[in-house]
Amino acid sequence: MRATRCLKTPVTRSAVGVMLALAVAVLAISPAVAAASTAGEAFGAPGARSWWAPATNDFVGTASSPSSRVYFTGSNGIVGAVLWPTPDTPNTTDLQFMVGDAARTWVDEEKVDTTHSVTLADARALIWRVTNTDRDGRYRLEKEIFTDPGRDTLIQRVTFTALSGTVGDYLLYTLYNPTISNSGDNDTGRALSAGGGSYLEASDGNGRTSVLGASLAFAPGMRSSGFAGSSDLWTDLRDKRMDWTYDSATGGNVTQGALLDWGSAAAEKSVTFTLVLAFGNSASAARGAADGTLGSDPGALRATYVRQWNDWANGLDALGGAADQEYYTAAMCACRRARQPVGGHVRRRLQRRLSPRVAARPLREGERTAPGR
Ligand SMILES: [Ca+2]
Ligand SMILES: [Ca+2]
Ligand SMILES: [Ca+2]
Repeated sequence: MRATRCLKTPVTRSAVGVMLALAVAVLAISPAVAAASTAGEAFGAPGARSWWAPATNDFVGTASSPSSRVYFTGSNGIVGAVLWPTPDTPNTTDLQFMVGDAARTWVDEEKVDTTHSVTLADARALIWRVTNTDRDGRYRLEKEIFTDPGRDTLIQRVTFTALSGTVGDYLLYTLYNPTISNSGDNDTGRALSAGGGSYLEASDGNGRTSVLGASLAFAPGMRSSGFAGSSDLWTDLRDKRMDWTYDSATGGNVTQGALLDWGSAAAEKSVTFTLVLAFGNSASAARGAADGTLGSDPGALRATYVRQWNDWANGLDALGGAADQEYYTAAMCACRRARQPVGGHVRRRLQRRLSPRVAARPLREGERTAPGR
């Protein structure tokens, strides 16, 4: 039999070489193990089924000003559902970082491989400070999370600190899972370059669009749109290397990612930058919001956001001095607008998105909850 004869045939050095060459050729045409950069449309459409963000959260926030219609939630140290233009319309599953070493020997997932600390950054404003520390003690991510008080943009003011070495010893990737317009199985992602800026754009067929951008540049060519579970960055980084740099992923469960460029800060111990996620009813509207936020002083945006909440919270009945932090936090979560109490359904939804440590009351029978991941 042919197979038996083959097995009995002595394996020469030249034969080993041929087999290795064949193996390399097979690997080279397999997208799952591609070693070179790629372009064009991602493979693996439509990707794995989309899931919602966890329904139980450690933080929730929105601007007091009616000029911003972005609502955010988070758990496990990362942003989960970001809701826009109303608090019952999720547009994301999550937005987090992946961290690796420059030698590409390890890669961490922020929500899994760090310990989390979550506190209000101001006692009378829904601005959250999340500190994620590497379980192995190599780096720390500190994030202040709030929204642009005048635009439909989520802001994360991020400080990455090298606890060992300098930031140039690390690779930091942003990893984003859109679920645009309350549906995650029909999105389209693409790379966008405009006005000297580099972005990742995700849209639904109805025109609603998110634009992800940062004050720190995306490394040239190192951004990608892919399909969850097949051509996404999370899967790509299983081998510690970002090899897939697809320009688009059309019609499926899209995820997007990019490598951030330290630039001249590589020799520093710590770098602070702004990561924005903007929304609009068209790509141009979303990019306009992203550009507007990135073009503004983040300190000034933060100050306005905090001041507007402070003004509202300081007008609350202090209950004769009995009002504690939980009272103020719950009150802020229950009201999305200064001087404009929200309807009961909105209040219940926001309350449900808080953890039991902060939440106001249990669900009533029959009330709908978002499914977990
Ligand atoms: Ca969608
Ligand atoms: Ca890879
Ligand atoms: Ca998705």
